[in-house]
Amino acid sequence: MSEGLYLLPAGVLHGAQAQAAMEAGRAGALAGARAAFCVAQIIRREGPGRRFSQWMTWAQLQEAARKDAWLARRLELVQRPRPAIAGMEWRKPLIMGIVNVTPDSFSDGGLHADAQGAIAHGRALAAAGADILDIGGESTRPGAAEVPPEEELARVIPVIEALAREGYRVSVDTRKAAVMEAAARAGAAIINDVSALSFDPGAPAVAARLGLPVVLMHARGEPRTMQDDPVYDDVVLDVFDALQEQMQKAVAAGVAEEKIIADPGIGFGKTCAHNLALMGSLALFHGLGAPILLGASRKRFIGAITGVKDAAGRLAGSLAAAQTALAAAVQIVRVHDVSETVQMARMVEAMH
Ligand code: 8Y7
Repeated sequence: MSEGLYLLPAGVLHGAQAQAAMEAGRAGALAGARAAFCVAQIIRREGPGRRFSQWMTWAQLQEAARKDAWLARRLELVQRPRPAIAGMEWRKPLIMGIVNVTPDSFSDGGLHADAQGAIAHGRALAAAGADILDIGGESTRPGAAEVPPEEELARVIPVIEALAREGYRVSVDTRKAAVMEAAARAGAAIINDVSALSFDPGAPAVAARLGLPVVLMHARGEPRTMQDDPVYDDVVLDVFDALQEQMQKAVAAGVAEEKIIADPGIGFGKTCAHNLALMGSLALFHGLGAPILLGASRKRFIGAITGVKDAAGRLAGSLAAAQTALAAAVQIVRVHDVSETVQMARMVEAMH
C-alpha cells in the first residue's frame, strides 16, 4: 500500500479523440468519461518542498494499480462517473455567472449594488447562457472586511427570491449558516462557501440539514489578511490534502458525499506563482472524486501576468484561464463575462 501518492492525469483528450483512444485501450476515462487521459504523473512527497515523480502510460498505470490498492483507489476516484447534482449532469462544461450584490465588489464597483440592478444582471447572464447564477453579498476579495449577517441577508435574499422564482438555478455565495438557511428558503439550489464550511461553526450542520449541494472552496486564512505572504510546502499537494480533509469533515457532519463540489480556490491565500501552479495541475483534483469548480475570472494574478490593472479589462486572460480549466475537464467555471465564456466553450466543444 502506497499511501500518500498523488495522481495527475495528463495527455487529456476530448470528444471523438477521447472515445477513440479509450476504445483502443490507450486512454482511461476521466471523471466519468467526459474526457480521457493517456498518461499520468504519479507524485509522492519527499521531504519539505520535494517531490518524487514518475510518468506512466495508461497501460503502465493499470498494471501498477493492480499491485497497489491505494493507487487503485485513487484511480477509481479519478475515473468514476459523477452523479447529477441539482439537475447538473456534467455532459458539458457549465458556466456559473457572478452576480455581486456588494457595494465594494472589486470588478464592477457597486454597479449592481441594489436588488433591482442585481436581478437584471442575473437575468442578462442567464440569457447569455449561464447555467448557474452565483449570488453573493459579502465581498471576499483580498483585504475585504466582514459584513454583518443582517446586512448580507438584506442584500442577497430579495435577489435570490426573484431569480429562483423565475426558474434560474441559483447558488448562494456565503460563509454564514443563517444566510444559507434563508437562501435555501428563498429558492437557492446550491451553497457556495469560500471557507468550505469552516468560517461559521454552525455551517456544517445547517448545510447537512438543508441537503443542498455544497461547493467547498479552499482558502488559506481570512480575506482581510490572506494575501500576507502565504506559504505552502507544495501548493498543489497541500491544497489537494486540505480539500480532501474538508470533504471528509463535511461528510462527517452529514453532508452527502455525492453533493460536494470541490474548488482549489484561485487567489484565496495564494501568490501569483501558487495560482499558476494550481492552474497547471487542475486535473489532479479529479482525484478527489467530485466535480470541480474553478474561479479565475478577472483575478489579480491575471493582471500580474498580462499587465492589465483594471479588473474589467482582463477578459482575454480570463478566457485563457477558463479554457485551461475546460481542457483539464473541470466541470464548472465561475466567470463575470458569461457571454464570451459561453462562446469560447461552444467553439472548443465544436472543435472536439
Ligand atoms: C471564488 C468564489 C469568489 C472562487 C468559488 C472573485 C465567491 C472573488 N471567488 N467562489 N467566490 N470559487 N467557488 O474574484 O474562485 O470573484 S469571490
